[in-house]
Amino acid sequence: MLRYLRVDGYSATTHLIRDELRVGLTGLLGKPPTFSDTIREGTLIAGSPGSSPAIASMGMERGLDIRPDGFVIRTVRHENHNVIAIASPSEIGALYGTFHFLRMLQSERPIERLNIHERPRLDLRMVNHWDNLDGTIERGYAGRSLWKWPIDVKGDQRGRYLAYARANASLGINGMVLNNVNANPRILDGSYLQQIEKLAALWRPYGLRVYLSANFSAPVTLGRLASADPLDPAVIEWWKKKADEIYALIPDFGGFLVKANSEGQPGPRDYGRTHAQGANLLANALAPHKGTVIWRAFVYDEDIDPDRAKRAYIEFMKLDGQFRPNVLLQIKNGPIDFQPREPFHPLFGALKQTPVIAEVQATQEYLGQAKHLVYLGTMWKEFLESDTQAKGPGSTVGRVLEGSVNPQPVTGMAGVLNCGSDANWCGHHFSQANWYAFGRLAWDHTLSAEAIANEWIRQTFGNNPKVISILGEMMMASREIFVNYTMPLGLHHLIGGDHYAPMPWNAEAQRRDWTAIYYHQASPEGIGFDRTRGGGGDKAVEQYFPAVCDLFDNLATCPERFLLWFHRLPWNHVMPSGRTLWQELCGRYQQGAENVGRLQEGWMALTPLIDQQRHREVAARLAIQVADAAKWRDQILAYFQRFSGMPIPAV
Ligand code: BDP
Repeated sequence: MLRYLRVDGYSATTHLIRDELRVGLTGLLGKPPTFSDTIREGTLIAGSPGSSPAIASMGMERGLDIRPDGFVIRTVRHENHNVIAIASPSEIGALYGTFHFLRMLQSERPIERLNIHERPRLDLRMVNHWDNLDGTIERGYAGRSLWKWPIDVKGDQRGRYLAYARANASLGINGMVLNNVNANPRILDGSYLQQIEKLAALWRPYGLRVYLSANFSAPVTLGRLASADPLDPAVIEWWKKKADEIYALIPDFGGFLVKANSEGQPGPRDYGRTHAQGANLLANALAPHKGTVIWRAFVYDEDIDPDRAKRAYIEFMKLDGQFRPNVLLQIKNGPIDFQPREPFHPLFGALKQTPVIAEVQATQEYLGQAKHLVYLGTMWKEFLESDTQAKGPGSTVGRVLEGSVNPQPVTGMAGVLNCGSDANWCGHHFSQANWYAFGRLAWDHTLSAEAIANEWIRQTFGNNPKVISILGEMMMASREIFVNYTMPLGLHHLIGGDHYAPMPWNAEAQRRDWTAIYYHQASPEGIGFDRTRGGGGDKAVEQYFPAVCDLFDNLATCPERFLLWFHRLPWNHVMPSGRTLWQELCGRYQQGAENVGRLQEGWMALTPLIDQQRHREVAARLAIQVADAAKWRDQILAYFQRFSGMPIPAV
């Protein structure tokens, strides 16, 4: 059916479409397609009305709500021939459609009688890199930074830079933050901006816009001003000039991501100003250029409230309505910090006049880093499907992000990626599935975690049914297994500084809320953080809408997965299973550790079906995971047993 290829136009993006189809179809169909000037039977036509007269004459995308980035893929009769057309209002959309078509071919989806139309549900689909200028990556587990300073886009990194952009574009990712949120102010220096301009130019045809993390005190450190006070005219002028300088180099620069007054970073509160005043300072500087400020809600100053989980909500609710229109508030999925399991952040749905985007983390900082096989598609789906009840049932986080609960002019989602110089990009072969899943969910959060895993497996390991079914089961089970052997039943932050190994006894850190005992509060009387509205509770639960608040607050209805997040219970509390809390806890750890063995068995059963190198590399990591899961089980249970005083039931 598919014999000829026609891609009109001369822009950089149409060249990419042509190249991707040539390379992709050659690989997938076994022989290169023939480029044709005329339209014949079995032609694949791709493009946008602006670049392709054939696409323009078909008018397929007219009248469809597919936004500029969306696309249509259809089998159509054109000039008496059966053809496949990939059409989009924009060239970038046609590139996305091209990748979608290749994904279908690679995963053996039928391509007869196609009638697909896709549109991204969110406007901004962006990855955040926590890369430092010295080549290290904060919470990166896959080698050194991909960006080699001084940047040379023509040198030996060129292939890697292009492959990076292709990977993102194939998922519809359209923004990237180049540097760590703990930002070195020097990234805003002209000498760096000139280098960043080269990357921006290289990635532009892929629809990937560059953003930078900005350090709030850059006017002082870089500009040698006496202050960075957002109301100081000299500071206002400095940021305005800086924005002008950036846009003169990079006309489509995305904007700034800012971590302010968080974990030692400078911010407006240093000058007695609010987060809104700080964000608006930068927003005003970027506004003439249509740039965006992405202000992070990850703040937890101790003077706000004794409970870290409550602080961001308290700070930002009172600022709702005070931000300039080009400010987006970037909120982590949960109220603490990328834990293996958290309830959704109560700010979702609660802010009515401030556009919000979600921040999730693909780099697995608290989820086994690059050593454990943990597929995060299921975790993010749990988050996206959480019902905030902001406007009654069905007000899921996904719908909040789309702007269909509280309208917002711009929508989006960010994923902390931290891929690096390792040949497999992410350290663990399966961590790549998290990059993939992030991109797919940012495009369409209604896709199922299972469907995404299935696509990824087919494209990564081939279409063998046994491989698909075993790996699918492993991936789908993996996050719950991880939660069970690390922090089940709503426990969180049972770690120390490396965020990898168990450290429930961790009582000494620079701050109380960086210890583990602050969170689990284990004592002979029981375990858990009382965040209920009752007697001893700190009422954090009241930050949720009433129906959700009731659900979590009531011991009888609180989902078991959040039990010790919201409730403090005696060790002999009887669980729905009939077991005591202590027995249940032991059971979870034991089950979790045992199930890692199942993951390993699954992988070993695939030995003949996976190439040797990848099989060996994943097997080596699974061996580490099995050993470390047992450590988690043993060390945590031995520690908690000191308080429960009860025997650990035999398995
Ligand atoms: C924490 C990380 C820390 C980050 C911080 C953040 O441990 O390295 O700087 O999040 O998101 O989870 O700002």
